[in-house]
Amino acid sequence: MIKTTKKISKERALEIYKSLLLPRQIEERMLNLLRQNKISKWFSGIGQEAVAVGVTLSSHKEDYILPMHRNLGVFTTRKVPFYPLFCQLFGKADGFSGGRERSFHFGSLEHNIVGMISHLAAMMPVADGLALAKKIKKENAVAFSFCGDGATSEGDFHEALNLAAVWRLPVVFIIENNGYGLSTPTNEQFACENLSDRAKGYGIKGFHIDGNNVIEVMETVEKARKLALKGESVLIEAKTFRMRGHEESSGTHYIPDLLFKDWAKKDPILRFEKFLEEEGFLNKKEQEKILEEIKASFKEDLDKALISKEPSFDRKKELGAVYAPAPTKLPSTENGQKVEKRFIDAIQSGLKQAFEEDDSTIILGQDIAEYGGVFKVTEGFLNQFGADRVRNTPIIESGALGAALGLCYAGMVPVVEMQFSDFISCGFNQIVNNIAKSHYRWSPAVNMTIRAPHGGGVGAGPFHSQSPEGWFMQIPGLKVVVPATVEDAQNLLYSSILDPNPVLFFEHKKLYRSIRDDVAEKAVYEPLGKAKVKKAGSDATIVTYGMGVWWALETAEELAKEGISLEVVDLRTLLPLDLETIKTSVAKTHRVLLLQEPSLTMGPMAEISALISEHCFEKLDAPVIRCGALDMPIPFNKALEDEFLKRNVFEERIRELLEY
Ligand SMILES: Cc1ncc(C[n+]2csc(CCOP(=O)(O)OP(=O)(O)O)c2C)c(N)n1
Repeated sequence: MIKTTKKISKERALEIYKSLLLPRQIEERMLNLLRQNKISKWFSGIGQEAVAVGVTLSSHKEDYILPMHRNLGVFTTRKVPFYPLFCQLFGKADGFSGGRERSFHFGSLEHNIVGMISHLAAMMPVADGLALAKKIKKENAVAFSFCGDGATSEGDFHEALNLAAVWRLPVVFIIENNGYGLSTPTNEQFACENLSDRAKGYGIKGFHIDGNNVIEVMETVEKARKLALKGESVLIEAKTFRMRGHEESSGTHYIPDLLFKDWAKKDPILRFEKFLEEEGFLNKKEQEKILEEIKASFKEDLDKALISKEPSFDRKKELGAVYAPAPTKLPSTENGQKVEKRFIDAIQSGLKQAFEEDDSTIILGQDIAEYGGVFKVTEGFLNQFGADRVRNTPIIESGALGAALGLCYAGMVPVVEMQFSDFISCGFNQIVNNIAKSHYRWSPAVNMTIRAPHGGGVGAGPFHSQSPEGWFMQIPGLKVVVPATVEDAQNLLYSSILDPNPVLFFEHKKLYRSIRDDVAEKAVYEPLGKAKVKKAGSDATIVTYGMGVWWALETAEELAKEGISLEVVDLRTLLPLDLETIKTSVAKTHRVLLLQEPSLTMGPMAEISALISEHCFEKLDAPVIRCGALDMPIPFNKALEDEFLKRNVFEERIRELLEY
């Protein structure tokens, strides 16, 4: 039985009814098209419509909604236009992602909808970031984040709820508990009685509701929204049932028939029809008329979308969409005055300058506020820029990166500090799937910089010494920057923050306080992706980056005493790679040694070696030689670590190269 706590007008009741009918009718049509092989995949939300529709009806248009794969009702209730929506569902050129993405894997910021990626729960921290942006801008709006019962076991669920609670964010998390995660029933997914009970553990409010009662959903969401706006994040568990298979080809044999019979009686539309009849708002004739109206409302757009054009592959356009265009030149701010800075001071000044120039910059990280970060890069930032923009996070790499993506969608410019680059592995999915692919898939620029102190030689053992930059070179959509000099530390960090793409900025820990130089007081923007010849030479080229630059320069100086002339190329940016500078140098010296700090196998130099053999084969007088650390974890003890880094064989390999 459906009851309302407040009197509801006939007009509002019929609006709710039509909102429920619309996604059901569209789905019925989709299921037909699936049977005719006109669409390839469909994740049905039949039986669960009251949750998506109820949440959206009780949301305000300035609230963000982050729907999942069964939430067609969010899009229809937010009145996303039918034609591009259907084109999107059919993978057509006129869809929101132009055929780049499937089904609901897209967003429309015009409608304040931020769509999902396949990785369940990955969008939940993104909701935190969106909510944080609303809170900072004092815009009195919330983010509604959907997930299924299955997704609640994922780390991002926990990190997102915890972050929202700690930062008192206006977020309402909605779990659609439909009894199964694919084929696995809830009793094999979690052991608590109700998922909403988990709210208490995070220090937030939890509601357990009947998700097939649209009025209960709406009234709970209204209540939750008010709480969220007061800084009390909310977790709603809406109990419902998936009346079809996980997706249409997966069947339902693993679900007892009895459950279907029971839940059919609780169908959200049938129940609401009954309520309307009891209230005297609807009779059979009106019902039939409404149904026909609903079917007619989308028919034309759907038929048009079915025969609309397929996307055609335009190589330049597709590859061009991977990155947002970076500014090619900005006015120089160089003041001419030189001051002595250490590597760490240069990083601090590049960062500070970006913060002074743009109020939408914000930094998230562990211990970065009062404490100033473990390496003290952000010392004094809290006082200068305030608590809204300089934020300690709990120990949540994935959560912080996801939140940063949400900030980007809301037009802010986040910098995320990884305490040590080793811990970036905990945020891997957010970086390589959510952040890197976002712009190509559907979104505006993702202007994010991830700072990561990397590198060994500091006696810090296997988990505080790694150089994981090579992991990210395979991911289109990211930029990977590794400065070696004080000047580059300052300018390239500043430029990374100005670049409207996600940039991973690796800072060598050992360089922080060991090198100093006279550099301009102010950072200067330069487009990322340019290598530099650090030392000209004629006998052989050493291509390297980061700490390797210093090893190469030292060795080049030593060997110069014997009359050996080495050219040293500092890559500075690993992605995109400056192949031209490498090619020019190889064409000049005809011999090349590739030097990297991390383990040799599949490191950055593996790629560069392949490129050189492909592009410079005829210029080479000797095989390309790679030098890197041994293929083993980084040992703690200094004597062991020195052997691991293999610096001592570097000179030998150069001699081999020259003697070949
Ligand atoms: C990280 C991750 N692991 C596995 C999958 C494969 N997968 C897709 S949907 C699904 C079940 C999801 O269950 P639930 O979160 O309850 O949502 P529902 O499909 O029931 O709406 C699984 C296992 C995935 N998409 N992402």
